[in-house]
Amino acid sequence: MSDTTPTFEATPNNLEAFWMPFTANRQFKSNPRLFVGAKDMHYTTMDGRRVLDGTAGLWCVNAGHGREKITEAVRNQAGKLDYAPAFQMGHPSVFEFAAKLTNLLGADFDHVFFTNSGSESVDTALKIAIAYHRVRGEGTRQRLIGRERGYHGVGFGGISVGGIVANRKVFGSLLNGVDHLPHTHNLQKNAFSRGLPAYGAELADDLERIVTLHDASNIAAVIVEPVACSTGVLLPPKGYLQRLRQICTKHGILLIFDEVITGFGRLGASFATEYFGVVPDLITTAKGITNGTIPMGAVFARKGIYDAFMSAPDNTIELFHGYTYSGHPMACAAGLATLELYKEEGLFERAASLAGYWEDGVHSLKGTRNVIDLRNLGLLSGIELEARPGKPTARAFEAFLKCYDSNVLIRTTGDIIALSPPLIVEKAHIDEILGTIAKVLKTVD
Ligand code: PXG
Ligand code: PLP
Repeated sequence: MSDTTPTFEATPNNLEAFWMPFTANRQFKSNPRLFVGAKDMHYTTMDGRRVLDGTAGLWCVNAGHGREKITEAVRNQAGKLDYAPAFQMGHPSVFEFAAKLTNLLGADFDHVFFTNSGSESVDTALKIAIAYHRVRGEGTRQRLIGRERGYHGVGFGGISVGGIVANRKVFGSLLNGVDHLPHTHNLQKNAFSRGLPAYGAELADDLERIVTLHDASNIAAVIVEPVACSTGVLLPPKGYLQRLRQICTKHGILLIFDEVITGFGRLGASFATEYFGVVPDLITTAKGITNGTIPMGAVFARKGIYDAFMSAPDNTIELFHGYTYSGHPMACAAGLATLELYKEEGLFERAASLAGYWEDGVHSLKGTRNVIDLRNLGLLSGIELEARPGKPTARAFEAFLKCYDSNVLIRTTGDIIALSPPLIVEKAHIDEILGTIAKVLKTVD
């Protein structure tokens, strides 16, 4: 046998080959945490423990785990049509899914472009924004504006408009022509606010400064998360998103809401655009679109955007963009079943009706050791800890490990605990998640 003969064997229990994403690989592999099953609100670990999911996986399993309706739909689709080419061809369920999604978004949005992740959705939206201006004869509008502490995935577009230094600093020169608005997080003014903080709407006015610097004729789009989740559930101050919308409209700049997390019920409304009553021009989504089961993302376009591309002769491709797996049949099957579940079980309304109980529970942690802020909206929460002097992130990570040992899955980012339970969460689960955190924090110095 020559050295080049392929072998398909794996060494049992060898964790080495997998280069894990966003993970301290060596630390993990020295003490691994593996899930082998999941049902409704719980994961099952390899050693047979049931762990309560306080994070909906990675903010995506909004209808809870192992939902038979979705499993069944995927199973059926796999047996019927495994894959159809995405370019110059189609299949029925992608059209059906697109129509149902645009209905969910309401009258302002009439087209949807499919991707396979939030990162791809962000790249797609940024490209559509620039191309849209060009097709309308405003090709000088190419600059993009993001925000400090924004997370827009890991593509070059997303990290360029994103505002997390660790995600940017080792990856070279990034996209040209990007500016950043200031983030809106202000503990001095807003700590322990319930719901939206009062101070900071005027931070949106920084957009005027950037417009003055570059001139509006050079600016394509502004992208923000309505709630910045990844960097610790940073809430928009009251009136901030409205102000951003006004300034964008005044200068002909497209506004992109990155709703990869806030979409599909997280705030107790279908999308943040509905929750806040602010209509952006493009919306990026992923995650909850298939309940996290099959990778998928989407970009919604406001009325008129698609039409602007439709003036060339009708045998020409209007947008030179797309993915092998755009609108994958399995993802569409999962997505259609997911939408039915959301509707049948009224999960967005459920999230809204539990939001008050969630808020009271979260704020009951006030006074707990090292807690310097508590934030909440819909079924989201950020619990900010004072960093251990000279050792940022260590305190929160210790809390994460201890909660895991106490059978509750939380998520930490820096020294902030971020919570986003599945929308099927019961009050008793909320008590368990927050009770475990409270107990654990008392033991973390
Ligand atoms: N935009 C936003 C607002 C996101 O939250 C992405 C884009 C990228 O999506 P993909 O599917 O490419 O990962 C995200 C994803 C965390 C965490 O715990 C957050 C995300 C992903 C993984 C972990 O902070 N957000
Ligand atoms: N790289 C190569 C060599 C390819 O042929 C393709 C797609 O055909 C891609 C990258 C892009 O892959 P995807 O469409 O899955 O994003």
